[in-house]
Amino acid sequence: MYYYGTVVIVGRVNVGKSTILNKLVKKKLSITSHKICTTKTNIVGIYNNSNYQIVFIDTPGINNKNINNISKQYNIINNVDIILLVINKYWTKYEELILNYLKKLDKLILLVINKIDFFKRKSDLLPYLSFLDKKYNFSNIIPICAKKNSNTNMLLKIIYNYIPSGKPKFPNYIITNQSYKFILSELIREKIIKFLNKELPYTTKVKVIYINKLENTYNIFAIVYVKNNSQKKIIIGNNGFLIKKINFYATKNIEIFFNKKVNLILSIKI
Ligand SMILES: Nc1nc2c(ncn2[C@@H]2O[C@H](COP(=O)(O)OP(=O)(O)OP(=O)(O)O)[C@@H](O)[C@H]2O)c(=O)[nH]1
Ligand SMILES: [Mg+2]
Repeated sequence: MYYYGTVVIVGRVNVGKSTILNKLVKKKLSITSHKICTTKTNIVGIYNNSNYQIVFIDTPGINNKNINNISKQYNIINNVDIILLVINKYWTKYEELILNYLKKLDKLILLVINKIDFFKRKSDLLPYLSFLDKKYNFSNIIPICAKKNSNTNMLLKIIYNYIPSGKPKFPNYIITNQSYKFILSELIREKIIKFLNKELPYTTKVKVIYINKLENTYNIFAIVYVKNNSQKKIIIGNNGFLIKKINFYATKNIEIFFNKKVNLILSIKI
């Protein structure tokens, strides 16, 4: 018997959707940050084992900028089997609006309470659970701590129960529909978000020009596009300190991704 299904991961900004995707597929495909609006487009991660193929779709978080556009943002949901609605300790007006929208779609909704490390005692969760239980007839409510990988395997096993039977759609070595160039540009962007402040991380774009795969090393060339000269100066930093730091940590991430030594060259253009 084989099972195939699609699962979309939705919720307010910064609740940990991308962290959950990465833990479920056991590979860093979607970048994460403590700053809001990290995910800019839908990111696909495909999970495979001998019986299951599950296509997970991570989505940009909802906040005041896109809440009025929710149907456009969530048009992907029409084509999925299951919705993972991710929340944290706080049920806000955004959760209320998102749930109101999802209710109309007549789909299975699993509610994931992430960041349960924010609850000092387990018993503090109980009133929240009963509050949530009254909100909607969720197929399941699963408390997890994605960052520490606690209960994420249990979440995966619970998801299994709702995946319909069906043949796999992708060869099992395919882990995403994104190109390597896109994933690497995201891994670089993650470090730009990490080390830069204010609007800069959000206006900066990264494009990977080539990935040259040699036997022992992968040579990668990417361009970081900024808006003007002053942004360029900021991103380079004193004596190139900042761009070197971005390069160092992005290289580490990319080396883990490919499991290869990586030589990354970053060029900054206006
Ligand atoms: N304390 C704690 N932090 C977590 C947990 N899971 C994720 N985080 C952190 O929460 C922050 C946001 O995580 P993301 O995965 O980027 O959140 P997101 O929902 O994808 O955010 P957007 O893409 O901006 O909507 C990051 O700093 C994560 O490390 C958790 O279980 N506990
Ligand atoms: Mg995200």
